[in-house]
Amino acid sequence: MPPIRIPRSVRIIGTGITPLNPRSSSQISPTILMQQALRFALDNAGVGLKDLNGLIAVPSLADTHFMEAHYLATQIGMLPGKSKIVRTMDTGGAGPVTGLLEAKRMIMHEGADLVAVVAGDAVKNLSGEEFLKRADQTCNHPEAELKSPVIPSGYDRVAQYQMKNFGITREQLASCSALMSIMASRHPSALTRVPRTIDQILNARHVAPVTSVLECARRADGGAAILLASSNFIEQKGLARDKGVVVIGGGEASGPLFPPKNISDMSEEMFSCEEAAGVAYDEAQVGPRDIDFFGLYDCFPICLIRAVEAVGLAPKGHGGSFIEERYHQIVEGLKKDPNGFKPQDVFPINTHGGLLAFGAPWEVPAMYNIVEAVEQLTHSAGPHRQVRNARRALVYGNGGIFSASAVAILGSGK
Ligand code: MLC
Repeated sequence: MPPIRIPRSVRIIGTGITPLNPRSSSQISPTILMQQALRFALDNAGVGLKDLNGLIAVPSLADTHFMEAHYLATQIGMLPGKSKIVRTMDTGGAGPVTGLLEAKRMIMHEGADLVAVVAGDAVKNLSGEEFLKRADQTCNHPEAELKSPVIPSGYDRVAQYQMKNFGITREQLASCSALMSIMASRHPSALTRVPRTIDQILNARHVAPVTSVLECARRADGGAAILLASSNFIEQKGLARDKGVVVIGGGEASGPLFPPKNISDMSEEMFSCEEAAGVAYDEAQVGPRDIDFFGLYDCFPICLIRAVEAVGLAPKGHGGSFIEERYHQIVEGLKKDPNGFKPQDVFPINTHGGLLAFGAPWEVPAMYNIVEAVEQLTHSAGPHRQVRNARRALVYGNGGIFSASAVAILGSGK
């Protein structure tokens, strides 16, 4: 085998997302959604399936396969084939960002030069009952004593911990979902079209003591893919040298699969985003002030509140007030100047609306953080969402109930 030529850099050169909740039933299986997203990403990058020598897939909930990536690679005809690296990554909702970092490693150290990271799921297509039967199993354990819906209940317990220990309020939690709905209403592909108010959120049906249905990751069907390439591949293919965005750093850290039964037994030990962000900042040799756009995981409000603290946007314990203040500033700004005011000037975070409002097909949504970051860094987000002069982005994926954190830092690299 010839020696591996170490590339100078790794870039995301293509992205693809399928529409959310497609109407055609033939497009609804997770595998079909993955294949469509991959096709869109290949077309977007201007490369072919035969160029691909690495594939990473994130498993689905609606139609789980043993070795999801091998299953997909076989379906699309990538396997059998020589010198292909195919891997399934399972860090829950952190999967797409873990996949992105793994793709970089495959390119830097294993000789791959074009790697796809793919995710797709169809959890809205399942009945509510079937979805909960499957979702409840993922993070449940008798020791945790979490009631169904297990995942919302687990995050709710963490929200109560944060209320007790850091004094965050119920309104601050609700302002996360209200703010995400404003952001989503400005993205043409988002499921949430109309912003919701804090009152609407607080008065909606509660699924756990401090969590209403409008504060849950919005169950959806959809697929997404990104393509990462080595600088060598970009040169060989004659692609523009400044195509896409550069992966400049990354970090991962882990916590337990479920929180302790009693809030009094919970501690800061179980959270891992701050550690993952610290590793990513160190590798990229940047700090929070150098980041122009943040794609932060927000499956439930408490995740977003803790994320703004963990990435260094707000001091510890102040994430709730940080988001609530900005929410009111944005509501006022839009009231005064509905056409000219830009929420992203105040809050350059989740300009697509996140899991709470854009849509959340199980483990796919961190991919939307990445795709939105690429649009921001290539200045193609359009006038309603574009962050001024965006040059660096941070994306964060969270898996389980704060069980896995993966953070990547991307740069425009022009
Ligand atoms: C739900 N609805 C929303 C919404 N969430 N509307 C706006 N914004 C939101 N965020 C709407 C639905 O579209 C639907 O309306 C109605 O509320 C009821 O939702 P449902 O899901 O059909 O109802 P139900 O079967 O009763 O279940 C409610 C629920 C469930 C809250 C128990 O949706 C749920 O468990 N959601 C959380 C999903 C989840 O846990 N994802 C993983 C997050 S953890 P309509 O009009 O469409 O009928 C994570 C980490 C990881 O991300 O590793 O995975």
